[in-house]
This record gives sequence, structure tokens and C-alpha cells, in this order.
Amino acid sequence: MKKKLSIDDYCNGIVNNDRVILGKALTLMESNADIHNNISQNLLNKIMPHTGNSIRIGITGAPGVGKSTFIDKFGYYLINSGYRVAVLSVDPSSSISGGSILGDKTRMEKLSSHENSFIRPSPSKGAIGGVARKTRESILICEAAGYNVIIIETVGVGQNELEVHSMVDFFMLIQIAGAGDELQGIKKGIVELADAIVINKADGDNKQNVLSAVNVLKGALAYLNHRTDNWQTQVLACSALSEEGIKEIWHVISKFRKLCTGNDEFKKKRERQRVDWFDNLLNEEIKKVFFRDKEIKHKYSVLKKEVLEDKISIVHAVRNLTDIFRK
Ligand SMILES: Nc1nc2c(ncn2[C@@H]2O[C@H](COP(=O)(O)OP(=O)(O)O)[C@@H](O)[C@H]2O)c(=O)[nH]1
Ligand SMILES: [Mg+2]
Repeated sequence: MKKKLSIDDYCNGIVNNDRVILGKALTLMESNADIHNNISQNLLNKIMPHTGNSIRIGITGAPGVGKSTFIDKFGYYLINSGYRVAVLSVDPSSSISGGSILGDKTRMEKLSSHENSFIRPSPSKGAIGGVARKTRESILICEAAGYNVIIIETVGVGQNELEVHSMVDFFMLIQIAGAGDELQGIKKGIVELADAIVINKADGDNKQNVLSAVNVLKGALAYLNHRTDNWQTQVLACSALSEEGIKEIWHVISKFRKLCTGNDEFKKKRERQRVDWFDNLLNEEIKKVFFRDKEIKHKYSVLKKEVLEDKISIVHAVRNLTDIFRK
């Protein structure tokens, strides 16, 4: 019979980097069930003293730009330099297609077979916010297991990029060169968030395109303010395929880390990450408690219909609903 693991079993397993227990702990974090929620929150509390000792790197970009391929090579390079690397992915679409999991596993072949790396595909259930929140907790679990570089791959669609940005120390955008693509991130407002922009697939016939795209982007960025003091968003060319440019990218990240540790920015970032987490978790809990009330739940669907049919003002509808809570 399977023995049920206690919080201590989980904690010891994680801290001693028992991969089976680590996997189970992450499954626990990803669960939506209330009963698991209790255990996972206790576990998080317990492992907290072992967390924080890593650099958290977010990598975003449109599907197909080469994120997974890049992470495979980049991660392998880091392992060879003595780091332990965990890769988590955030892909809200994976519940629909299921495809990314297979993609990630095959694209990260080199990395996934190494004992100093740990790769976790995106949790497939739940809303976007839900998936991102679980990732935040998974980061801590991986840190407690001794991974000192945590990479979070996110598909560059919508809201989840912002969420991932709020949980990492370094945020990187990967693009490819092509008709107007260099500027795609500027339009989307993602560039302002990026600490570095990498233009991938700088190989073969495409190399020259990439190099000119790098120049175009550098020119455009000169006019943008960056949120980290004394840091200008770096633009780099890379070929994940031929591994050209990988070393240089790590060099940039290390420089950024040094700068941020030196001027307290790193500490401030971590503080911000914690407060963001607190706010998000609190919002979720409040919502849960709110909708646990049967009357509210019922009234919500009634009011939603009225809002849809434009029969009631939204302010009024919200007031109606919250009045029940205030009673
Ligand atoms: N030529 C070239 N192809 C690449 C490079 N990096 C990735 N690819 C290819 O681009 C496709 C998408 O890569 P993938 O890593 O799955 O992209 P993701 O969706 O961003 O994770 C795959 O066929 C890769 O082999 C590169 O540096 N050069
Ligand atoms: Mg991918």
C-alpha cells in the first residue's frame, strides 16, 4: 500500500533533492483541491527558510521563436558551469492542446536527462492566474531543493507575461527577425518589461537578418526608459541551434545580477515579488470565501444575466452583490 507522505517527509525529501518527492510536492502545489491546499501551504511555510537562493529568470516570446530550444542549450551551459537548473513552464493553452508538454520534453532532450536539472511542464488546469500562482509556489519548492537557477518559460500571449514578470529577477524576451517582428514587442508593451531582448535563429542565411534586426531594435530602445536604474535593455543575437551567443547572454545576466545586488535593486525586487504574491493570494482567498456563500453565488448568476442584457448598471449590480456579504 502507498504510504501517505507527511509534511516532514515532503520537506526532507525536497531539501535532500529526492526527485520523486520533489515531483510529488509540485503536483501538490498544482492541485486545486482544498485539502491539498492546506497541506501545500503548511509545506511552503516549512521550506521557506531554504528558499530564495537562486536567480529567477523569466523567458517569454511568441510560439516557435525557439524558447525551449534556447533553454535546453542555455541550461546545459549553466550545468557545465556548476549550476543546478530548474525549468518551469507557464502555458495556459496547454489545457487545450496538451501539445506543449510533448514539445518541451523533446526540445529539452539534452537538459532533461541531466541529474543537475529538473524540468516541469506547465500545469494544465485552471485559469491563467491560477497557473501563474502555482508557478510562484513551485519556484520556492525548487529553490528549497537546491536549484540555484530557476528558468520560467512562458508563451508570449496575454496576461501571463505580466504575471511571470512579477515573479522573476531577470526578464528576457526572445524574438526572431522578420517583417516588422523586431518591433512586435514594442507594440505589445513587453519591451518595457524586458531586461534583455534576444533575437534568435542567427544562423545560416538568416544570420545577417538577425544582425540588422539587432541594430534596428537597439536604435528604437535608445528612447525607452528602463525600470531598473542604470540598466539599458540589452539586445543580443543568438542561435540556440548552434549555441552561438549563449555564453554572452549569461554574461549579461550575471552583470545585471551584480549591478542589482550592489545597489539593493535585487532586494527590492524580491520584496516586490513577495508583496505581489501576498496580494494575489489574498485576492484569490477573498474571492473563494465570497463565493462560498450560496446566496451570493445564486445572485451572481442572476445579476450577470441582467448585466448581459443591459438591464442593470454594473455599479448597481456590484453593490447588490456586496450588500449580501455585508449583511
Ligand atoms: N535555425 C534555427 N532554428 C531554431 C533555433 N532555435 C529553435 N529553432 C527551431 O524553431 C522551432 C521552434 O522551437 P521551440 O524551441 O519549440 O520554440 P518555442 O515554441 O519558442 O519553445 C523548432 O523547429 C526549432 O528547431 C535556432 O537558433 N536556429
Ligand atoms: Mg516551448
